[in-house]
Amino acid sequence: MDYDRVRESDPDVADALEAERDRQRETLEMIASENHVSEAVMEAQGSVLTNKYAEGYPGARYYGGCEHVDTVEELAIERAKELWGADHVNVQPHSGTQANMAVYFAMLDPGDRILSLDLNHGGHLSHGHHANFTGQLYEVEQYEVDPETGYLDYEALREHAEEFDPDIVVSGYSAYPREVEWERIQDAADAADAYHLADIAHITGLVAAGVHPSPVGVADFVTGSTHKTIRAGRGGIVMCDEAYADDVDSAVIPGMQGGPLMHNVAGKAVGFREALDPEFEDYAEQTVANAEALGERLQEHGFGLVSEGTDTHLVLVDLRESHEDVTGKDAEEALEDVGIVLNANTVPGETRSPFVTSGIRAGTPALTTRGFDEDDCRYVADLIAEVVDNVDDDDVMGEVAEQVQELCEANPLYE
Ligand code: DSN
Repeated sequence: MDYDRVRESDPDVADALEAERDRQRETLEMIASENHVSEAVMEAQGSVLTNKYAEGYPGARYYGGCEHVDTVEELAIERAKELWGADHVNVQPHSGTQANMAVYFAMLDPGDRILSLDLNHGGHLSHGHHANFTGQLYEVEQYEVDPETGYLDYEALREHAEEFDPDIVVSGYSAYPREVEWERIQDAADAADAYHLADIAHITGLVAAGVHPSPVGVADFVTGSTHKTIRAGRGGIVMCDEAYADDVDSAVIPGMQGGPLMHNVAGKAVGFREALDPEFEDYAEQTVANAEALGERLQEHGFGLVSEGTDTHLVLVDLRESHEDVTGKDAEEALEDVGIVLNANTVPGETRSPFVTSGIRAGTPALTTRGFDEDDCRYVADLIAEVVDNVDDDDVMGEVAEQVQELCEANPLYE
């Protein structure tokens, strides 16, 4: 994978692209929201569709010359319907946050009420954080996970919904390792006569493969991003019943976006087709098995996991249980130094700032794409433990960096 034409035009950018390609090849990508898409998805994203304006929807555009982008968008929509079983799909949101924005703009007025999970407990900025447009436009209250178990407390959520009387209950999470019981969240939404938005950004691929229960057909709206576990390139998606289709579509365009990024819609179409192959189910199952193996071995090394384990693609480590003096940021930086890339993450009951944190979040989607199995992930857990136990020992760090390189070479990427 070379960038020869970029190099001819712009050597500075070519240098950065090649350096990033090499970084991805030579490090273990464990940020739970990242993955490595296929070269076919990247080729579609880098195609002539970047040139085309296509405001509107297939068959009803504001510009001429849209017959081929119509084909691409229709393919993306049909494949998404097949993957997730939704009645209506909008594939134009530029990201998961824009997908959520479309639902809020379609169904809420400024000042309406959102009930969502606190960011420190696994929620997302676009679910009502005070620094986000959602926290500024709407009245927000937040629920939390059970502090003892780390699991969602569905009873407390239902009571909270009855008291707060929200207009929308938001479920779907960025750092929640356990299976979500969508029907129980729907009960809470029903108790308040509220809409239910399930944001499955992290687990789109797991849901499509049937490895995690689906909120489609339970929640009123299901949103997601398309570049995480589903590996369809950067972007967002909204799914809903036909009854809400016009509201959602109008919220996206003309409501909040101009021309859709048709090259990214093409990436979505290609990635969705890949996810319809039977092998994708194996990939999703292996991703979860790898996260379980990773988590169990980390526990054997003495690490505490929020909820004591995982049912999904990620584990959330609470370092306070094993390494009181090592912050999430310390661990993130030491691990990055040896080529293991993950992120510091707040944990339930967080006492440090979001820039420091007491936890780390580690995911297996990208490692699984590279071909890692459970044994590999147990070995990665051994390496993580070695680093976090020895954050100031340069000799240990040097040895682990070599072991990381051997793992990368054994599981090549973008050859
Ligand atoms: N930034 C993503 C994550 O890491 O979870 C969510 O948008």
